[in-house]
Amino acid sequence: MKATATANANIALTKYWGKRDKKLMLPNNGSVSMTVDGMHTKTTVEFSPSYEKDIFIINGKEIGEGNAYDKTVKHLDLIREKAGIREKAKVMTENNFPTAAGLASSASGFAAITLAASKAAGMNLDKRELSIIARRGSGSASRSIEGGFVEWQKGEKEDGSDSYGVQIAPPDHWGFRMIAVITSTAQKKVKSTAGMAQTVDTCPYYKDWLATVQGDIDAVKQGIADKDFTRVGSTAEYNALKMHATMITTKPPIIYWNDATMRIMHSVMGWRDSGLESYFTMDAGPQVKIMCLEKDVGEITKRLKDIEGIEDVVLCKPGEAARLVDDHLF
Ligand code: 2P0
Repeated sequence: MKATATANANIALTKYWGKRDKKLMLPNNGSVSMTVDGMHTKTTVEFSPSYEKDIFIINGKEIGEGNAYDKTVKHLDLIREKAGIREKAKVMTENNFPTAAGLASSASGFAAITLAASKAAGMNLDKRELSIIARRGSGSASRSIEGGFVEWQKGEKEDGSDSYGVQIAPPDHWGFRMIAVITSTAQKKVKSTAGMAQTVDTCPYYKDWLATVQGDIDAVKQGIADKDFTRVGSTAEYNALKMHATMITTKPPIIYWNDATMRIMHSVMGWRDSGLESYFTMDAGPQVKIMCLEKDVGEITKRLKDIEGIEDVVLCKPGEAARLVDDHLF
């Protein structure tokens, strides 16, 4: 059976950084994100006795071994086990944005493969179940199953059955926008998984991160409910800086920012001081995501043209949940 799904990436307003269970991908802290419509993955999965091994093709290129292949096979195994099937699969996937450059490709990727593969395996899972399985592929993928504004609940249970993404506001809730500013499309040197593990193990301030995250989550959720842009933007920016402060102070240090990242951060702070309200957030990479209101997108996009070192700019509106589509990739 064959099925195709699309899933959007998401950008965290309060970050996921650190695991309490690496196998089940359970986080040390909850997080809140916006599913974004500008960056998505489309994936077709077919299980068939005619495949002798799992085949994985990403953006037209077959990946036959290595970390990405192994993670995909492991994820298919989880779904095969749940569905009670043994057939190998062909997986074809396409991203409309750079892979593994700190742009949440694993979030949209594992959300899309979870939905497509579970359907192709004959299952009709609800969003909670899909989110829990997507989480096993990549933690942040648990948030890309839902649309709009999403909270990934940390959960308390050891089996992870209460750690999944829930929608806190739909995509059309308000005119909150993110402008993803790409400063480098090179593959990053330290992947998120390794970066967060190193932070948990060696950063003396990680405990302070954990002590303050829930306050940020509560503030962002209240800000979204109240459509209070200042509260959401300022809390999200500060939360991102706190996360980066923990990575910068690991051994060895992890510094994802480049010159252009810094220029954009300073520009955003300057614009804000002069009345153009915007905030920044960065993930495990050098890209900057600028948060603003819809009315200011034009002015900010114009000002970005004067900043050196920007490779691309992607406007992101709140996006829809992952969904099944009819047009298969093969
Ligand atoms: C986030 N990041 O909340 C945080 C902020 C990066 C920085 O979720 O190890 O690719 O596969 O669970 O999901 C990226 O981490 O990591 C991420 P794994 P994932 O968006």
